[in-house]
Amino acid sequence: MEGRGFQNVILLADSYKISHHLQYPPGTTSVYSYFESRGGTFPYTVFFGLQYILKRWLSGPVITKEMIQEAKELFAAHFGTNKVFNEEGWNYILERHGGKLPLRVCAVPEGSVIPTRNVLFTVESTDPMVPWVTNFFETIFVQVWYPMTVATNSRIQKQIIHRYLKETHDNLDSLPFALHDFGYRGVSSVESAAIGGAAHLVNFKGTDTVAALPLLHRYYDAPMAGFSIPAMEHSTVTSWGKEGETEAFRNMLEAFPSGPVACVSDSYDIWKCCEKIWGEELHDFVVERSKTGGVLVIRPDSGDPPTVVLKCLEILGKAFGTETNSKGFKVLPPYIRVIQGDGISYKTVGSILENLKNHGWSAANVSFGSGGSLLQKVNRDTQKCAYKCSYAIINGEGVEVFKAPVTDVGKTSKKGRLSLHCVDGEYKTIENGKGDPKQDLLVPVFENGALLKTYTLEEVRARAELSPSDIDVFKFLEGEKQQSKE
Ligand code: AOY
Repeated sequence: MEGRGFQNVILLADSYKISHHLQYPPGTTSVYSYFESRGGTFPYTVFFGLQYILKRWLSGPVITKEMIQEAKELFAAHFGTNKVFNEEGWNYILERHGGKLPLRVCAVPEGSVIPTRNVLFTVESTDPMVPWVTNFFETIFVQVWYPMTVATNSRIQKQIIHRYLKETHDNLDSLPFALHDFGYRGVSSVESAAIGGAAHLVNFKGTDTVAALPLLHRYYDAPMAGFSIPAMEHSTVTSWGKEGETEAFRNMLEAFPSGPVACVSDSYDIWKCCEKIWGEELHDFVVERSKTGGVLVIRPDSGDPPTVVLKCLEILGKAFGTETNSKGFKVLPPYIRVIQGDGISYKTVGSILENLKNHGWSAANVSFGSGGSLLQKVNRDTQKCAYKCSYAIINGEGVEVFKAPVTDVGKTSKKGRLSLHCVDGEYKTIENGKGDPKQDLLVPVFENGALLKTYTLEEVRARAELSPSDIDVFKFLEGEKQQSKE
């Protein structure tokens, strides 16, 4: 039970699921369901986060008689009757299985990048006495939508930045730190911050969302998954008074005499700040500090991002000079950079970098911070995530199960037992048990309470890494722009 916080898994389902054990056809001995993204904002999904759910909630013995008692009392009061709760079923799982869940889960490896409309994992019951367990746990399984969608959103932004670095710079050295997670305060809870922050770290190494770090250590074997640097906030600038801004910055450079520091510079006048404070008053100090490995990261934090970032670079370029890289683009000295942390999403990073490129500036001059848009401006519909029953065994016979609503063909579900194949880079879900087990990408990860396969963050990152055969994100972003005009 350790590590689980001893919480009651019988309370992990929607209320109506407590009543479902009485609703399957008589003779049902197994239920098989699958999870997919039925399309949505992004053309693919980075599969991530199921391992956290399995380890955190479902592995090992998870049912005790105290939990059954607690649930029995809670549901008697909640439904106003003791006839809904399946006390017998849970007692059976406790006694027959020692409190371990009779489920089998097969999933695509974490970090896989899979086009939407394909199976990502399957769940089936393994004991004919309790076939209802498969969909009882839908609620908690479907919550994988969140880490999966954040990892996807973050990876899309990595593809965009990658493309501009390729076009305007000599190397990709800055890519792992090009999008920093500023989102801790903008998410709904500490657990969500930990999960969403972890999902971002599948693609990048920069984060201020500290909650993600212990999660990745504990559940993905990563002792230190993300990094940050000392940085100012407005209070540490403005508490010095309007006339004290220079002193606030001087204090910062003295307090951290080497290494990178970030200074939010729009408290009063970002233009004057770049030109007079950084460019004149503290110019020599910044250059001197660079000799001990100091890097100054200037953070504008308001205004129209493409315009503001470009203008900051122009002013800083005049004051500190620029070099021209092999692709013919301007680069500030290596000890001056800009971080834009306001208004950043997959919709805006491209326009900022496009504007820089059009004015002869390398993408390597700037990094980004993203908060709410990265971790919170997503929902289960962003990638249209769903968990549906596709197969059951009833009276000893395997039957195909599906839905196909006339009111929305997009909600049609797949049929039968599923496999995921990939032939020449093309992913395809094979229905009706017709898949070849040797080619199936779905891996058994959980059976009867035991975790069968775990992935380290390192493996997840390697699998999610950008590749030359990547799905073209620009075709899709252009499509999105077209649609929003119409
Ligand atoms: N952090 C890079 C390190 C972090 C932050 C966190 C909300 C940082 C700022 C920075 O440079 O400026 C939460 C806003 C900013």
